[in-house]
Amino acid sequence: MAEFKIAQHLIAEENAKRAAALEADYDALGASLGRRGIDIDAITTKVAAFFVAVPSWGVGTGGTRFARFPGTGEPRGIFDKLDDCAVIHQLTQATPTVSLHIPWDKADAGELRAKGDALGLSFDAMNSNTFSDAPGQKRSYKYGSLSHTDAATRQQAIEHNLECIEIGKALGSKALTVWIGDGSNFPGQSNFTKAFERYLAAMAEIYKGLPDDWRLFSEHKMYEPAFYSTIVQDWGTNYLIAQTLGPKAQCLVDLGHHAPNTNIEMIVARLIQFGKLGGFHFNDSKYGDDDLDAGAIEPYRLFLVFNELVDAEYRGVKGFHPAHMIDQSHNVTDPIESLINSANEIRRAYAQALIVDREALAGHQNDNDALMATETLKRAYRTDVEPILAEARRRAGGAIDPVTAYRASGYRKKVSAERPASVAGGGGIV
Ligand code: LRH
Ligand code: MN
Ligand code: MN
Repeated sequence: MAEFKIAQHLIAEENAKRAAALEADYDALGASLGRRGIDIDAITTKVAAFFVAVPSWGVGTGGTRFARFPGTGEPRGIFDKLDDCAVIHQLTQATPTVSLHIPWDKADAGELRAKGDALGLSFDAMNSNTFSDAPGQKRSYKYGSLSHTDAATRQQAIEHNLECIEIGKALGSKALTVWIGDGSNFPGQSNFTKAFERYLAAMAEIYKGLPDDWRLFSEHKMYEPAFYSTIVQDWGTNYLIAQTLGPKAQCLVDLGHHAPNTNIEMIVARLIQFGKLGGFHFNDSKYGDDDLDAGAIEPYRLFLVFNELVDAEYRGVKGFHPAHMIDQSHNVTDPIESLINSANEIRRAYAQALIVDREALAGHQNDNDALMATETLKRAYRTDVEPILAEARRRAGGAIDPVTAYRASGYRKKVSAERPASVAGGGGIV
């Protein structure tokens, strides 16, 4: 039985205040969905079985390139971070896994696993870091890592990734995500072709070290930290990587890593069609890699992404099991609250996509009835599915209103007394 960070009776008391209203809202929504031929309980069951991983690096206040304004009770290290992740899962019942970033989260693997077990958490994809230099590191990544011109630096980056796989094996993880910042800041600085050849050769070495039941995710990002060219800049390059490396290699789509207005849902559809959608880093963005809360800026886009995922599920695409992970940075909110909301927004998009009338949609598409086709999507999107989300949480032992329950628990105040104040400072990294 998991160790609870928030007293279960407090969640029960908070839920009791809202139980009657939820029941009425759930019944009303059930009746209205019933008239559309949808069984609300079937949707609730699916939503309750949908999970998303929390990033260990998301529970501390992130900061920007300019400054970091820490909150109180900031986690001191990975074990505090896991405690915070457990709170998010306890309240939402949507986030039973955590994605670790090495070397930020480096600790004894046995202790990490024991802590995860005690909290009822397990570990999703491991993330390597060759985009910054770790203290004491022999060779610098200032001019690149897996694509560096210097073979010894590339080797160091390869070995770091292999070490991440080893740590992940001890933790029960089944995937490694590789995102590198390699690129150039000036035209002429780097030979595009040679640099990509070096990158592919280095990734092939990492791929060789991958256990059979693991996947290797490469993550594309248009720019930053390199501002002229980036090696893995878009999904096209990413697809080439996955295709070149082999069947265990797939593409990871971080929603914030595209140019504004990019049709991300279509990228998702293409990757699904060719068996190369590995997973997601969910977040939202207005301008670039903003790492804002999922659904905070463009909730309709999030829904359209889920529409593609549910379409694939509906079509029974073979071997389709993308990894769902959040990748956010929080500057002005309590990270626990933001992550709670994001997990809910992601489930909301899933629930809305589940209630799309897919037969009607296919009919309108065949008839070239653009208006009714788009209206079919909108009808699902306009439906307030909150009672489904709340009921899924309640049934699993979570909170009907998780942010309110979190505030009522006084968790932040409690950890603020235990954890020393974190120092404000210069820029963060993401
Ligand atoms: C890069 C990125 C990548 C990193 C994380 C910290 O912008 O999205 O996923 O691992 O941020
Ligand atoms: Mn990311
Ligand atoms: Mn990012």
